[in-house]
Amino acid sequence: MSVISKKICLVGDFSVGKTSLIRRFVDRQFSDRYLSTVGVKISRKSVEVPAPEGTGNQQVQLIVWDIEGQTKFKAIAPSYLQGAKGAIIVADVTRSETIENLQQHLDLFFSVCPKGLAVIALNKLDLVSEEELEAQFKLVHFPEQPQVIAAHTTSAKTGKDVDEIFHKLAYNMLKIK
Ligand code: G3D
Ligand code: MG
Repeated sequence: MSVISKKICLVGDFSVGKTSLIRRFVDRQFSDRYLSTVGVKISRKSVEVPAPEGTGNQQVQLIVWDIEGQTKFKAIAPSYLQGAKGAIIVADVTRSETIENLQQHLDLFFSVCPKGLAVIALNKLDLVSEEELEAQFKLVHFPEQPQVIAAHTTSAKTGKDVDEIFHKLAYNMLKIK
């Protein structure tokens, strides 16, 4: 089976759980303690998804870029995003401002990668009740852009929907050149 490689970036406000989602997806673990490093960390992980054409599966090597230490979307350098075919845009359901900032992160990503695809991860689901989550959702208007292919509530702690967001992105990126 041939392998197709795709660069994807994790984007979102500081401390929403970008690194934790990658650790959960790539290393199968969650840790409350991280040493904050400065710079960019690149991880690789192969996933198998149904081939968009014909039958069988296609192996996709995701090259996952994680930026460290930024506080605001403005601080994300375009060079970090360049060449990415997809992004996981992350917000923290316990902090509404991180949800309000989703659109700005999307705009930045699409300005650098106009053909890219994005999945939204509303992370830290384990920290909120159903009622709190509903209250948060009333505050937000989710972007109705065709390139935003899905929005999931996730938890890097429990693993809820973590594989799903990466797989969904991998599968849909195969359809674009
Ligand atoms: P970032 O990479 O977006 O900056 P991190 O965010 O992955 O470093 O996570 C920031 C903090 O949130 C970390 O805690 C991490 O353990 C916690 N976190 C991330 N995802 C989840 C989640 O799904 N559930 C819960 N309960 N916590 C999460 P610390 O204490 O190290 O700041
Ligand atoms: Mg991080």
